[in-house]
Amino acid sequence: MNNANTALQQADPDIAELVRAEERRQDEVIRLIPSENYVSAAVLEATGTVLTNKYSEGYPGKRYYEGQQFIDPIEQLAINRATGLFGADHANVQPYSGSPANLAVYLAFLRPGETVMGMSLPMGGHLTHGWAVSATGTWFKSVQYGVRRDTGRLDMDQVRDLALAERPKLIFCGGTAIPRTIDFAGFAQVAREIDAVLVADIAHIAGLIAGGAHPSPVGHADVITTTTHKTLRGPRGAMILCTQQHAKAIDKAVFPGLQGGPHNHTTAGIAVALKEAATPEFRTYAHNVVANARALAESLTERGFELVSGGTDNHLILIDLASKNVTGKAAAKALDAAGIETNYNTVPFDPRKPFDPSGLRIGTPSVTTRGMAPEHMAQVAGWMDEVVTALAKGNVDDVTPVVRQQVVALTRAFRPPA
Ligand code: DSN
Repeated sequence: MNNANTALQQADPDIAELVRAEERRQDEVIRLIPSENYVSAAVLEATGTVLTNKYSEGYPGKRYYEGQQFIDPIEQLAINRATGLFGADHANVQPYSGSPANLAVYLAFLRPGETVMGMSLPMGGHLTHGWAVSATGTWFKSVQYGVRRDTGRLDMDQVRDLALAERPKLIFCGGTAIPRTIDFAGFAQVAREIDAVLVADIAHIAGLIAGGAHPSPVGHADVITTTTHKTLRGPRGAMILCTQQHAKAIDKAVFPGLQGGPHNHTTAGIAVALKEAATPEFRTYAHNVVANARALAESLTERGFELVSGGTDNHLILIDLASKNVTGKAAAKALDAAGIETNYNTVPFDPRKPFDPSGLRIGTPSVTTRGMAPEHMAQVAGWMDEVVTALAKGNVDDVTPVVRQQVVALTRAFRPPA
């Protein structure tokens, strides 16, 4: 939004200026939050269209409002591209975001009080995988698995033991702070033993799967949920993929079970992103995301940072800052002042509280979209080290402006899509 003479500028200069400021901010910082990205100009354009004006409760060919001549083919294109890209039988592209997508899965398969099993939030899972403060941990009986203390990795024997003891009807795998490859086949075997429905939440890694940089859950999981705005590089939204057997139950759970009219402008953006994700360039992107994460993990390790599980297989790195004598929140704030955007996060077995935990969660989807490469990850690790070291020593305010200047210089060479 560079033109100062836009309709938004005319109608609401306050909002226009804030949007422009956010655009500048996203341009001038190194964005390492692993669940964020930059959409293409085409995706952005599709989401800012007249499609936002239209109601279309129902599904293509079966709506409760007239005037669907163009909405139906848009949603059908999104569905076909989703099933084609991931090789799934069925896709529902209407969930408003990841949490509603997961809630729809509960609605399809569980009654209140029945048992769900998921990874606990502080171990790397998601709120909606049965964590206590979420509706999913309140309305359902939830049993939670974690990672091993000695390796920081999931132990499939522990998952199996818990599943056999508790016999959940629904098992979630996947999460929000898992730096390692997910063993979908192993989870499927456990689910089969107890006749549970296996749900793979691939929100974080959908783009890596689409680009062939992470194994796919298709053929292992009965149901797959994902947001569309992380490594997949689409607009904020979500999808549910499933086998033909579960297609009706999933569609019924999304609408009319949980939601009203789909957000058609988002559906169009998802369709565009899925088309982009099917290109050879996107495959290269997905592999580069992983290569950058490995390079960043190696450089951080060389500088004495402790990484949960010792490194990464995907786009995400979880740093335990305890040995650096700083907390995650203080580090995230100091790094933000230096132009490096991260988020503080619990680490497995964290002795600290979630609002001021021991860890930092970082990842490489956004910097890779900008075209940065492994050599730049070494620079980023160096800057992170300078800031965290200064924070521990008490002279961080002297260091952040210097790092910030260097960060801005690097970002000028690697601009976001425009
Ligand atoms: N909030 C998302 C993330 O940052 O991973 C998960 O829902």
